[in-house]
Amino acid sequence: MKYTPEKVYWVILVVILGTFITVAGCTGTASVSPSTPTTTASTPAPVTGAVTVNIQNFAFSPASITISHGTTVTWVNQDSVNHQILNDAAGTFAEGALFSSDSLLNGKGYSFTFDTPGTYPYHCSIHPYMKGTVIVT
Ligand SMILES: [Cu+2]
Repeated sequence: MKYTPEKVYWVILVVILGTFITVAGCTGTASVSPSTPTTTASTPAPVTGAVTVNIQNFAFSPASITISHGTTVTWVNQDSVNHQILNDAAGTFAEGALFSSDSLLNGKGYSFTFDTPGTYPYHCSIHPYMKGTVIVT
């Protein structure tokens, strides 16, 4: 096959046109939906069903959780010392608390089901500097 100047001209023309159409097509679709995925990704969906909060190294992990109402939270003590979950609304005594556990030994857990939306701060009544929050949606 012989490449005449005329054939080479047409090949170059087709390549240039093809590139132009491809670039125009890309920029056209990219400008339609630039920010929709980033806004939805920044808001994690609330946990539903059941969730575990570990008590480890004198801290709640995760310290703050967001759950849907009706979700059961189970705190499990992974430390060798006792910890005791207490809803902040009760101050330092369990009376009047929405949720309060016994003093939990290592490996023991305590569960509470959150039925009403709201923000529920809590702490360890043995170590009051240990703080956590359950956000119910
Ligand atoms: Cu504690």
